Amino acid sequence: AVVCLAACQPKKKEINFPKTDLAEVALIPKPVKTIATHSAFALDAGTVIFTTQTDSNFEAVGKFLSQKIKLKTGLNLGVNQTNEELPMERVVYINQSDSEDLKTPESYQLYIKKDSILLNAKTAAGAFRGIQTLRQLIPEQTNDTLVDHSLWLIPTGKVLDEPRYAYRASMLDVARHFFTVDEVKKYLDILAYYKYNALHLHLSDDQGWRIEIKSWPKLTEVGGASEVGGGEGGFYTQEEYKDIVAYAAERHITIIPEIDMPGHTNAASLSYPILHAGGKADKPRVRTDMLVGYSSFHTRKDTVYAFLDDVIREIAAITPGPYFHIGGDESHVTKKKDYIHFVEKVEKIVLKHGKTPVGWNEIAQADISSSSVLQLWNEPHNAVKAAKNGSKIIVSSAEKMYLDMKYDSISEYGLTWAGMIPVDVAYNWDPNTFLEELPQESILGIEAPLWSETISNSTELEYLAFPRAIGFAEMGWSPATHRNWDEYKLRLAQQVPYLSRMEVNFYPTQLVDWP
Ligand code: TNX
Repeated sequence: AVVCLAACQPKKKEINFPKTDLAEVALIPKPVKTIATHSAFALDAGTVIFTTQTDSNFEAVGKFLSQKIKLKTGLNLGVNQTNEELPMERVVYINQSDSEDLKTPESYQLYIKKDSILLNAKTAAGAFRGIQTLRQLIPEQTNDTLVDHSLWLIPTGKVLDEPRYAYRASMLDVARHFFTVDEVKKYLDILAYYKYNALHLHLSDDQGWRIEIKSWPKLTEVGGASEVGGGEGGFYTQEEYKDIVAYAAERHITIIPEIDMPGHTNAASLSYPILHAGGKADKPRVRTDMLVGYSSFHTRKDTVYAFLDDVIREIAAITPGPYFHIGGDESHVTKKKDYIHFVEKVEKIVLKHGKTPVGWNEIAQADISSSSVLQLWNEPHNAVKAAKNGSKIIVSSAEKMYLDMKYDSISEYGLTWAGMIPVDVAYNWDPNTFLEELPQESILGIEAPLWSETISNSTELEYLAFPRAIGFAEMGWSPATHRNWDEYKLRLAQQVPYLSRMEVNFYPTQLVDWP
């Protein structure tokens, strides 16, 4: 054994990697810039992950990466652990950098060399977006022929990347049908993989109220016990909501809670009849149908505003994100002057509780603050008006972005009122230019809403959301000049191993040649 000492040291021999091409990997969203250097970083059991010392939030990003690598490859990589037994030949270093080239909090730079991967970002959010790219760069197949153990060959080169829009969201309607905490978490996992940064939860509607309000317990006792089609409904306790918020935060995703009002409020008024407008509004009763536009809060009763002050205060207190969505759509039985009075009062309550109000485009009929954000779904003129007044706009154009519209005539779930939206139509347009009168600087970002009249579980949710939501991820992140359906559909087809591993029930549109 003594004789062996020097001779037995493993020789650091150069591996001859097969030629790789970083620019050819099917990344979604497509990065701003990729530069290939055609060699490989060999990910294996000897790889270690280190994170910056200057910002403690980066360590969680490193741990998230390690968990996801384990799920994909089975490798168990330490984070910030020096292991004497390992040669430490290969390091992934997630670094906090103040480089001026990192222009947004979510920008990142990925430098992949043979022996190291360096990920630079200004913030942990940027690092988190960067590790999604890294996850996608890890091949499905190992190379088992180069050395005596498995290697996952990551192509070398550079990725320089940043988002097009600061806001990239989906919305889930948990009111028409209730979705469990685990179902919401699964949706968040997939959104995170494609670099979304916000999820809007539509927490109340005519058919159900879905969030515990401690000062008004009947909202969930009565209002939470129904849904479209007559199912049992459900609601999130505040602890469960906090759990969703925390899960989203680990993925650098902001939750935007919505209480829709003054219309879409049958479930609330059923719980507390004093809130009900009377007049043209239907008398509250359990509603399991899909009609809209028949309910309204009373807009001249102090009790209504005392109620809303409690609701908004309690939700704001457990929502770390900056936004509170007040709905405001389809209040067809609220008189216009009452609607305006209501929106202006509620906006002030939201501001008082420290949140930025968001509302559907109808709220621009009122004299809203320029700090309020408008979500455009069907009335360009109201969005243009709000933009002129200084408000930022979230683009959610129904005929392009509504995930609840059918794909085509053979789609199983979905509605058709805004048309059918095939996967290519959803992908092939530009939010910055589709409305000439809307200045590009006012666009905060995009959001793809998923209304749930026709879906009630993850399987059905995924059928409508995917693959369209993957295209919206690219629309929200990548430069418009990168958008090319013929090239994108090849990358989309290559998402199948990931979607299968996640057990995502995507719609296998015939527009794509699936593997
Ligand atoms: C319109 S979009 C609605 C929702 C429905 C949806 C169905 C919007 C702000 N309101 O109440 O669920 O259509 O597609």
